[in-house]
Amino acid sequence: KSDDDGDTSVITATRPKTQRPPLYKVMLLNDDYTPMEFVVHVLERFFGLNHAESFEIMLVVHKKGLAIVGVFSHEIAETKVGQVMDFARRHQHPLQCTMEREE
Ligand code: TYC
Repeated sequence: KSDDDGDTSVITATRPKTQRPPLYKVMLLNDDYTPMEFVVHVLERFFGLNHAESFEIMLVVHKKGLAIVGVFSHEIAETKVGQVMDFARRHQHPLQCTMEREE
């Protein structure tokens, strides 16, 4: 029998957008005074990178002016920036580390 009771039905496929917490890029900026070895040490110490990876990223910053060194939750990013800025200040180097929300 045909369905002639006059109702209409629409199948709506819902694909809810999963909410993810925003991520933050942590970036290192170049300057003319911070020794290369110090930057390599910072990358090894605070970002868990090995020596070769750290040297590579340091060179990118040196040549391009800045580089993303990692992407983290807001809290972790803030901690990393604080650790780097504090460590650089204690060693009297002008090294700058900043964070920026990902699009
Ligand atoms: N430009 C610095 C030098 O020539 C090295 C350097 C690299 C400084 C990366 C900062 O984030 C930096 N000694």
